[in-house]
Amino acid sequence: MLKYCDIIKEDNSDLRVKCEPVSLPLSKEDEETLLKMNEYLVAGYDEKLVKKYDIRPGVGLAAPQIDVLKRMFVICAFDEEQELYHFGVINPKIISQSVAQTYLPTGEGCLSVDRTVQGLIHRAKKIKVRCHIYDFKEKNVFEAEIKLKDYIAIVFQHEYDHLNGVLFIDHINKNDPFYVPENSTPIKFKVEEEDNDNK
Ligand code: K1U
Ligand code: NI
Repeated sequence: MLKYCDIIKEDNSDLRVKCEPVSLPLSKEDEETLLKMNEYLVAGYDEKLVKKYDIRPGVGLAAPQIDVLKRMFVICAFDEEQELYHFGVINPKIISQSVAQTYLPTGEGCLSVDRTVQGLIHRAKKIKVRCHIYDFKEKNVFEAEIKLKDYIAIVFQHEYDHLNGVLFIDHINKNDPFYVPENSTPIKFKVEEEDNDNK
């Protein structure tokens, strides 16, 4: 099981490398890397495992963050409507993106940046991606063209950046960290309705 200390941090120059494409069909070694990253993210949703294995929870993890300099990552995240997005991504290419941008009002975090960084990151609100998907249930790989929006699009672009040696801190406006361009709107998470019947 990976631990938080196995994730390389921002002072490691390997995080600044443009990663190499993954060879397909997937080798056993690359599949094991995806499974290991997935195990870490899934364990992050389990309080007991978080304590036991010293995990800092995350919604995505890219191979270079565990010092494997290949173009693959895993996403395990719930969108604004509490729908789960859980898959491995191999050799992604963003083939189109909206002019409209979006951002998290609380800013972004990164498992490789072990400090709080204040500021906003504006990213495309909608993206269209060509990639290979690794399905953790079926343990198979298939070619796909997918459209993502809002929060999941933000997570995807954050992980995609890791494959090109880019960190979220690079995107923050240095002169005005909380600047909001006119084409950017905030992500709004739905707050769970209170169950008044049981009160
Ligand atoms: O790539 C990483 O370092 C993981 C990072 C991904 C990410 C965060 C914010 C915006 C876009 C992408 C994280 O997961 S940081 C932790 C985090 O955001 C989170 C953790 C637990 C529950 C919900 C969110
Ligand atoms: Ni990150």
